[in-house]
Amino acid sequence: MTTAETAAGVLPALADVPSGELRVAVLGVGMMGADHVARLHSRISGARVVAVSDANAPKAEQIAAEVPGCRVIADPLAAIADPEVDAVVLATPGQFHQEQVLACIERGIPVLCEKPLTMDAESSLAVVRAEDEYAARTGRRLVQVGFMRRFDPEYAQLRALIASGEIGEPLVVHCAHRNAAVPPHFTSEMMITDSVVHEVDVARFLLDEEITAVTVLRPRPSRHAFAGQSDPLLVVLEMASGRIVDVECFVSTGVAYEVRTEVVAEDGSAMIGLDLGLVRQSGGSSGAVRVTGIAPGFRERFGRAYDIEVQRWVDAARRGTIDGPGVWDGYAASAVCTAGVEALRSGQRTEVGLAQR
Ligand code: ISE
Repeated sequence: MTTAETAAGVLPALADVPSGELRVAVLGVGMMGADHVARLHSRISGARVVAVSDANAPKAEQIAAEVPGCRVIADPLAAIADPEVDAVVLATPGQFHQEQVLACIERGIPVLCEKPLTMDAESSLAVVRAEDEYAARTGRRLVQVGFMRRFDPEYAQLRALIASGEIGEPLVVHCAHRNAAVPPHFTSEMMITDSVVHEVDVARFLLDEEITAVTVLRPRPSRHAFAGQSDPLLVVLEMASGRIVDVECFVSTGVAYEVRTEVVAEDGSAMIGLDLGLVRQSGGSSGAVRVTGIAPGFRERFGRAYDIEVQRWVDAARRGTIDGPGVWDGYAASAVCTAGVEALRSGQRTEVGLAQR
């Protein structure tokens, strides 16, 4: 029996905490990790940050000093193994995720892993297999992947509208993913793995089916693109049922953060991301639209989604489960992005070969 398999169905470490609060280690305190520490400390109930870890030791010390009772544990694997840590938020660079997520599964503690789950399809599949094996033994899922848009009220509303059948069968989805600017190391490949990956998850979330093939087109680059970077990109995702999702990814617009999704269905269409809530058009009626302000970046646009995501993760972790996208969603996104990078390089339509589960 592992430590997580005790009779009460509660993680044993939790039983040791008088307040019942989830004791969280945040690994990686760059922008995302530091935001999560602040969020857990000030806006989330039922959890407290007891440890942080980062390759940048002074940054870790600075963040820890802002949270009473928070320690710095230099080695992330030691933080995962620490008996006073009940759960982990992983915001380390993606190349470390596989080892760190596997260590959480090995110890039987919940982990909220920022995207990507891992760096490629093969390593993500290894995580799926490890968690499946754990779940077969214990009946519990441990790994939640940080696709925060699923917790954004507009995406949730759009998904509910599709599910209601009111606009009929969705046929095409148009996604725009525009950043005002990105750092100079942001390559065309990263446009797929860091930016388009969110649209990949949105397509699967909204349409409830897998992506089977990817094509990447390179329009004439903006004069603001970095040398060698194809900005913007047009990515075409073919869904299993024949629906098409197109994604315009443009990361040097100089404007603001524009992330829009329009679903075109047999009996109407619906759009989100205009900073106006859901705008729906069907049967001749249309929402009057005047854009008054655009979020400057994803932290502002999805701040509420992150709060909802983390609160629901904490609540679920305290019950010994997850409440959101899991390892398969992380694997499917990795597989599509692996195919997307291949399609970008080859200029060819590339099929996504998903493994059997
Ligand atoms: C960034 O890494 C994110 O995850 C944002 O959500 C995305 O919009 C942005 O393009 C990425 O660079």
